[in-house]
Order: sequence, then structure tokens, then C-alpha cells
Amino acid sequence: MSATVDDLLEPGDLTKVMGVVNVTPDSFSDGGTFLDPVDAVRAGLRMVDEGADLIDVGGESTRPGASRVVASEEMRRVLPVVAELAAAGVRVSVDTSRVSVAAAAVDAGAVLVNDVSGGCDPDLLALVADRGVHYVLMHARGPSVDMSRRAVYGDVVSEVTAELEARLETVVAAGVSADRVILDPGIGFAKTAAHNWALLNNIDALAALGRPLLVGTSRKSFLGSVLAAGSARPRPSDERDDATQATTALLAAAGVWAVRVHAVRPAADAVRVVRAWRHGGAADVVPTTSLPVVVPGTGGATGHWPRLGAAPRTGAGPVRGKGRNGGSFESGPGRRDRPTAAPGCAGEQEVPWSAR
Ligand code: PMM
Repeated sequence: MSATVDDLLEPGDLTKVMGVVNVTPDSFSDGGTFLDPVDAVRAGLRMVDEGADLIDVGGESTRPGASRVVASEEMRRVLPVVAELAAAGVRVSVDTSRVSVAAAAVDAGAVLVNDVSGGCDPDLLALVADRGVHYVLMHARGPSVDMSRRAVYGDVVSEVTAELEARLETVVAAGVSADRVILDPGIGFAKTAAHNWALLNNIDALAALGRPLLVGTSRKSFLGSVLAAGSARPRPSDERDDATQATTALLAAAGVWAVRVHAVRPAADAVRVVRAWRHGGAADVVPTTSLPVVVPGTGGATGHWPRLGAAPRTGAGPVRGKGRNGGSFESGPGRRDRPTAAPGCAGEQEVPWSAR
């Protein structure tokens, strides 16, 4: 496996699988399992064997209500794992919203920064721009500690789409190449179960922003609620992998670029089944322009989304684009505005993400 993300963004219709390794004591999904770096590296390598295309290494829990750890502790947790996986040729993503952690992780070989803050720290954006790494821009409305109080929407699909589009414009204005950005609806981040289902059922609205989509449903509590059936207790997180495979298959059928999962092998199997279903068993058919997709919520109607993979950049000039709401953006060499305010980053007026 070569350690870049570019090839993963080439046109194709096999949804990628991002394996999750949380080096934390308190993540809701796998907290405490990989605290020892040796266990974490072994888990990452096993996930690659099982079909993961990249491994997301995180050192800070983002479960609702979680407090932040200090940067030195986050670094102590993730850096050895990032370094060893990268040295083994694994594509490593670092799940952090801190510029210091991201910088050290990129130095250690990470090729993607997975920023659950939604691009709220201009310094982090400057780092991503300068180092030319890929960047996951996830929708959030402020830090985990109090995000549930921000789960208030009139129309969650249009509001999340508009907020993510505004964040994308900020990210690109900060100098990050648009073709290095992957968008994520942030399932469970300042969202109720109903909000999550609405976003999944209308994922085409986010795809219309024209960037590859990453979606993380794995083991999340909205699945636990659905599986509670008659019981008052939600199904616990370690019994939600089968339900996660259902969302993986539906997301793959919908044409998302990647899913972020804890159980890799069933997800890798599911995305291959979806591709075979689409092509009558032929695994190597690669569309050149757009992905035929089943549009969720339309009773199985098929449609065409904009190709979710990135077009390769040619030339050295800035990239210009038009936002869905009519705004325009520009990125690349020659454009280095460093926004000091970050519109759409709820909570930033209280304590900036970078300082938490
Ligand atoms: N979810 C979690 C953490 N990081 N990153 C992205 N891009 N998308 C997500 O949905 C996401 C994330 C929380 O889940 P975990 O505690 O199992 O890592």
C-alpha cells in the first residue's frame, strides 16, 4: 500500500473503508481497547489486512459530553501509532482538531487530517494548506462537551449542507486546495437520532457540494436506539456492528467515497457486494464521469450524482469554484488569506478549539 490518498480519490465506484483506532480510555466505541501503542498498531495492521484503505488514529474522545485532553497527552497517545503505521506503508489519517498534534502527526507520516471541529482553527487550516495533506471537513457546531444543546435545526438537511458549504469556502479561502477536501456530515455531532437519519436519507444534498463524502455511522447511539426494539435500553455500542454493516451497504449504494468503521472486514465485504450488485458481478468496472446511485428516500430510484472523486489538479494556478449558495471561492498558490474569524463555528467566541 503506498502512503498517499491521491489514488483513493481517483474515479471509481468502490467505496473506501477507513478503519478507526482510538487511542483513548473513554471513546464510546472502542475506548480503552488500544491504549497501549503496540495494541493500537497491531489493530491498525489487522484492519489493513481485512481491507481497510486507510486508518484513522485518534487520541481524544469526541463522545457527547467529553472534555478535552491536553495537547501533550493527545500527542503522547497518537504519535507512536501514527509513526509506526506510516512506516509500515499504511495510509494514516489523524483525527484531531489541534494544530500542534496535526503538525507532529504529519511529520510522523499522516497523509490526512480529520478535523472534527469543522475547520474552526485558522492555524490548523494554514498547516494543512502548507503541508499539502488531505483534509476531512466534518460538520460540527462546537466542541463535544456541550454539543447536544446545539442540536437544534429547522431543516437539518439544508442547514447542515449550507453550514458545510460555508465552512468549505472558509477552508479554501485559507489556502487549502479544494481538491484535497473531503466532506463529512458529522453523524452524531450536534445532532439527534432523527437528524442523523434525515441526513443519511438525503445524503445526495451533501454530495451536491461536489466533494467526496466520508460518513461515520459506526456503533453510534442512533443505531443503538433503533435496535432497542421493545426494550427501554438502547443496544450497547459493542452490539451495533451488524447495524453498521446495513448503513455501510446503503451508503456504498448511495455512492459515498468512504465509510469510517470499527469493524473493517464486514464493511469491506459490504462495499464489494454493493459494487458486484451494481455491475452484475463484474468487480473492475470503473465509470469515467459519474456514479449511478440508488438515491435513498426515493424508493429505489436511480440517479446520477456528481463524481465524488477529485479531478486531478493541473497547472499551478489557483482553483476557483462556485458555492451552492452562489458564493465563490478560490484556492491554491497565490491565495493565502488567513481568516481570523470562522463563521459557523459555534462556541468559538467562548474558547477557541485550538486552546481547549
Ligand atoms: N466520529 C467520531 C470521531 N471522529 N471523524 C469523522 N470524520 N467522522 C465521524 O463521524 C467521526 C469522526 C466519533 O466516533 P468514535 O468515538 O468511534 O471515533
